[in-house]
Amino acid sequence: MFKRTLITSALPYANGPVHIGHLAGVYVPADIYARYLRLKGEEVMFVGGSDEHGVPITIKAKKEGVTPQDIVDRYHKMIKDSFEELGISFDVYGRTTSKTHHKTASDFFRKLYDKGEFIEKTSMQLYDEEAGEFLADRYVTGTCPHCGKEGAYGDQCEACGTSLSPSELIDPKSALSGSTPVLKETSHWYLPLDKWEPKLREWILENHKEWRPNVYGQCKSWLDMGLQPRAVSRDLKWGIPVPVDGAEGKVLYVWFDAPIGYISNTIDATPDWEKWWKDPETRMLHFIGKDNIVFHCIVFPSMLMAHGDYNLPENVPANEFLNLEDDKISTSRNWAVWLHEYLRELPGKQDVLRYVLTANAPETKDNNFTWKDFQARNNNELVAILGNFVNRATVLLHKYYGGMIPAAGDFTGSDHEMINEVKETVATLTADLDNFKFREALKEAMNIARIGNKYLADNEPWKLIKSDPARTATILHLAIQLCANLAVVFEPFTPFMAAKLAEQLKIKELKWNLAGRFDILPDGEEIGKPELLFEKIEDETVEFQINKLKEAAARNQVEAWKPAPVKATVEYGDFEKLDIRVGKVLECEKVPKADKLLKFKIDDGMGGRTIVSGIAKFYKPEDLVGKEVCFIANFASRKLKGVESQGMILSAEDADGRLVVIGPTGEVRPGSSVS
Ligand code: B3M
Ligand code: ZN
Repeated sequence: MFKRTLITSALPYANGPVHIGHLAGVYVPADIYARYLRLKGEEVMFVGGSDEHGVPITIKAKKEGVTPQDIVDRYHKMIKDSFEELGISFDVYGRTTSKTHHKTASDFFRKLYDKGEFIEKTSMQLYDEEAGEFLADRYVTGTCPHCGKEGAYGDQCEACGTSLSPSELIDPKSALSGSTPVLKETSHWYLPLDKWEPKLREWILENHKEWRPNVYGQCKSWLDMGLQPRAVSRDLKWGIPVPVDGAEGKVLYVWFDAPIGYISNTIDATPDWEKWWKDPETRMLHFIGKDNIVFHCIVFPSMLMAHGDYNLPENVPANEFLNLEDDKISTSRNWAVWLHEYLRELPGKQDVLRYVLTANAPETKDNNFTWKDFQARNNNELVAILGNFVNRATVLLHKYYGGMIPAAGDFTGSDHEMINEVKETVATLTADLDNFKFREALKEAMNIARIGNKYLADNEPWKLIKSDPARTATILHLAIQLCANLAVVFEPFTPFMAAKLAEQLKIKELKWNLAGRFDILPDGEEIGKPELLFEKIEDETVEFQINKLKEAAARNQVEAWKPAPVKATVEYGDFEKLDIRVGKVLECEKVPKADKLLKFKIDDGMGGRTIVSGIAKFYKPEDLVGKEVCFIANFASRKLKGVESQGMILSAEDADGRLVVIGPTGEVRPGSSVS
């Protein structure tokens, strides 16, 4: 019933590079689906682009002392290039700072405005008097009213996930000046989502029960809570100006303009863009992560309905989140595998990443990426199952037949069984792809290689070549046809490998309807030299990556360091009881059989004393000789590892737990009191 498919993938914010969470959640599945439809010969438009508005971009620009345009120019290019290198086959990759988009989004707003679809409302909003600006969304931080965590943003608390409005924050602070904002009146345009609620209910809850349970469930709970009018403008400088007289200083809310970006980018892709958006025979699919569900299933559809000319999405196959090494991926903590770094550090391994992310796709629940699993899946699946089968079949073909595909004789029971198994697997795989079950689909694709390995192992052509050359020819004929099947079914998942294999097998064009067939390659065709499709990944490679993450975690610990809370108040008299003095280190040596302890001989101006201190891990004894240190002179002496210690040397603890000895900054005579 649908003639063509428009696939959109969430527009990543151009305020940083993309990481494996984005890829597994959105871009790899969208690309698999787009490639699959193209293999089926369907008409497809796969739209991507950068989301270049929004407060995080302006905050980043301010931090770096550059303009927001500098930021988006930098990251748009970086994101676009790295997607391309990963083989994400966008038909268009646009950006929301484009002229086309500014016009499309303005026109869209204006149409709704002229139709009377907005309500204009004044409200009290947080205002930074020092900076002279209203504080939208992330320009305010404060304590979350729900979970009590500090550092929640004006639009969301990242600790508990609750979406907030800036005025709900307890003890709010401006991200612009750090000052406490005041409430000031401002007016904005609101889209009354409540008006569309009955239509949304019918459209989703009645007519799209087939949507993924996580998507359907989120929509249902939003609808059941009751929808409210939602502001579609902001008091900001960066964005698309609200195209209405008297709206100076106001721009479109980023979540109003961004989804319109899908339309703008289609316009940039083709003059025939309207058929992709307005023809009811076009099926639209939004590939997104779960945090974007409400915008794609409630807000954007309400905008589209209010506009009136456009189709609604047919499905929104949103994914859950991917974790990394059992911990939440976090940009601010640098707990992520960044695509551009992956491409640089593991060149030529695009397919491996695509494969592993699909095998662990967070389709029904959050899933996990670990480097050990990455290595295991490459070595035990891509190399040992898929690569191994293709290599065995092509090497034998070259060895016995000079690379020329022999004609087959009559098929035996084993041949029919293998052929049927492949056909059945292709059927399951196709159904999985049709239902956006990419993880399952990939398993089935790999099962076809397994079937091939079993077929060779069962039939042992290397044993038959002398005794039964005719049978050997049939076996290798079928094995090489099976290789051709693998080139087809793996194309959506691992396109680089598929292209290489197709070239080797001289398949001019991969098509989905070749899958399950055993007459893909003609008899007598000479195939190219066998080449390894995948190579083993060594321990060093993944250890390097694991160490990189560990270092990031260690740096975070340093950055997250806060001074210890101040202890209970004491009177001066209590302080006076401590006798702190300056001394000069005369000798310093390790205490035998104690790896933490150093023994000091101190000139205390009173004949000298011995002090033992637990700082051996942080200093070489000889480096401390001649240094002046502070010590407590009236500490009851005590024995440490058999050495009598007459006092305590003062040191400060560094963020990473290092102890640094404290001494005077100017010249002081040994024995001087510290007060
Ligand atoms: N840039 C949010 C995100 O990257 C947003 C998506 C826009 S899609 C129209 O999660
Ligand atoms: Zn919270």
